[in-house]
Amino acid sequence: KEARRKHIRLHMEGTLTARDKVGVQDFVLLDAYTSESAFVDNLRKRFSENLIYTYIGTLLVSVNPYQELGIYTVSQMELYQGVNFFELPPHVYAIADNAYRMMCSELNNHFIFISGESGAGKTEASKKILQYFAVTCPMTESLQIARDRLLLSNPVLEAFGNAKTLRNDNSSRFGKYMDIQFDFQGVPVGGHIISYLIEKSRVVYQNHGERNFHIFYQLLAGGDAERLSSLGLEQDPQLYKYLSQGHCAKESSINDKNDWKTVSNAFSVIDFTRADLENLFGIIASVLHLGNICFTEDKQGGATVPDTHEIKWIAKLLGVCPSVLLEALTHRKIEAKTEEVICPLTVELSVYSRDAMAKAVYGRTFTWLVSKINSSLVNKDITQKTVIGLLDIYGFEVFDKNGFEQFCINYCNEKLQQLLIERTLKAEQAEYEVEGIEDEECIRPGPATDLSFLEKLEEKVGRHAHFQTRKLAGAKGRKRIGWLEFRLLHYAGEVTYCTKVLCRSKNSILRECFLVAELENRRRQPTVGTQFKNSLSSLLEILISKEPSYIRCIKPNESKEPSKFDDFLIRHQIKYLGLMEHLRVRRAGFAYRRKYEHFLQRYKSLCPDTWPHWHGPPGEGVKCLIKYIGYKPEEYKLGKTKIFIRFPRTLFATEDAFEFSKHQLVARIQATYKGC
Ligand code: AD9
Ligand code: MG
Repeated sequence: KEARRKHIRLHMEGTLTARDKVGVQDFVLLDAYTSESAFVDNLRKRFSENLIYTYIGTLLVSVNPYQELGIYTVSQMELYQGVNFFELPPHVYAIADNAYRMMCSELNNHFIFISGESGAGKTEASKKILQYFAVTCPMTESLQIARDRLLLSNPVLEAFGNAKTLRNDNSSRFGKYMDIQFDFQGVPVGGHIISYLIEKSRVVYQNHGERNFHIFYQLLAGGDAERLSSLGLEQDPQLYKYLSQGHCAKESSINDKNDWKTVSNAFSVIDFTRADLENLFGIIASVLHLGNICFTEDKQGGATVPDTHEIKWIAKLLGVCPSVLLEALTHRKIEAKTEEVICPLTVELSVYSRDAMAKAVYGRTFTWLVSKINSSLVNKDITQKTVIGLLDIYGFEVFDKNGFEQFCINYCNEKLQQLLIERTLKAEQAEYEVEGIEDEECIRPGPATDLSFLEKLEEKVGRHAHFQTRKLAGAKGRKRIGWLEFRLLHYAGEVTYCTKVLCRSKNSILRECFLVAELENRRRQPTVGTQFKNSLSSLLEILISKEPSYIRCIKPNESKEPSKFDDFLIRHQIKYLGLMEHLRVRRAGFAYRRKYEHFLQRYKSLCPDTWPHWHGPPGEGVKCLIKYIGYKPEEYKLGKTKIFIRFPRTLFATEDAFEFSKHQLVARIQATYKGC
């Protein structure tokens, strides 16, 4: 308790009396709340004091510190347990705890939506939240295994779904939505994971400075000699084409050998059998062998494989007939009316067919992995369950070359951003309604900036697809758009996509190849684009049915360095994360709101009628208190359960008075005891 009190004191000093030094802990308390510079200044002040978290009301803004700050200890977790949201400095634990308390008391479902660009700290935040629940929630012995599996599903999924990119050494290359299920006592009892669009193209190609998925390197670095020889593999990643194109197979920030140990241990806890693992690594190895198959041209112009060493290994590991495999890679089937004709492929098409097979195999294995993890997380015994969902999607990203996958990733970000803005606006109005505040001011946005904000919002939500081609952009376009490209003006910035990649997925000849290669499955599947769009709409449905909390992650610099605050980069993120808009919505009516009980508890010492105890309803106590300290009618409104304060200065004045009265009190006590 003493530690908690000390913290509360530190926080009050940090945020209110010494606010010039460390900024305000909630952006709604900024005087110049429409100024982006004031916003950036506040963020900078706090970042330089290693205060990486700041609220906008109940939304958490987090700036990646790129260093260990010692703020994720068990004692920190305990500090935040069951504490009123605004009583402690902003923290990801406060968001987690708040969602948890609300879920327990209202028995409803929640989700925490974590967004931000690649490398901003989304995955780290989601892991911190999961750890928070694992440590602080009540636990029974029989459910410890469920908790451990929840925690250990992370390293496994990260090994198969994360990779080093230019932006992030541990970049999530799939979207992840995870439900943590709780029983009626608030004990975590199980979970469920949905994954979205794993970036399969990475299996066969990596940009300079990037790697393939971690698991390949982990297997080579950590797998023992016996295992590697049974898979026909050598330890050196440079020997594999699929691992060496990015020229950074060995990366100093990544310890593949250690990570292998973590993943191996996780596998054993998540119920993977020996046979599962043998099959799994057989597949991983065969992908590497696939990449090393070389084709040459025969006299007829068809592709052949002069060295069948790799083919033999794949056939062995996947349990297929080598000649069928070879044919699948170098030929395609054409269905005529009554018969099938087998045609040879050129070298170029065989390479495509080989890569398509590697991607399909890896993609499907990843899906299998997720469902395997899900079957170990499921808890059928417990019927009454509420959930907290964690959404960690890949961040908005712009590369020099942006393919179909970037298009999907950025589309997904755009959709979710739209959801956030709509829901914030609605939630704000709903709160005024619930509290019975009928104040024109809070519905009608007062200052001109707010009006233009709403107009902007309409534009965004209404017709947000900004599409440009070379023709539409005209010759004076800022950046040249090629003939085969189109440019989308996303909320996060403009991205030029290369249509060649898009066309590829529609090319019927190549699709035939893909199907032939894909274990002769003749069903036409919906395109990846359609599948992704459908899964995104079902995700939106999942989210709409739950109570949201938001974490917006910001990346402070491009060089992954601690203590470096790049103004330009941060301003850009503030813009596209819609933080100014969010702040304006929060401030359009009332800057600050607090439950009567909490407000009274804090300031009751300012009024002789409420000090030391107020015995009536808290709302009446607040009325009495603010009358005594002289709030003007335009400064506040009283709702059913909360006081709404329009201007931060009113709150600051109250807080200063509180500090002053406390000093006076201390002085009086000291004076009284002086003679003793
Ligand atoms: V991506 O869209 O998956 O490419 P994320 O998930 O937003 O991205 P991630 O959480 O992986 O980024 O963070 C990137 C790196 O920043 C981590 O590997 C850590 O080294 C570092 N990081 C992020 N958050 C924290 C933190 N709270 N404390 C310390 C952090 N380091
Ligand atoms: Mg991530």
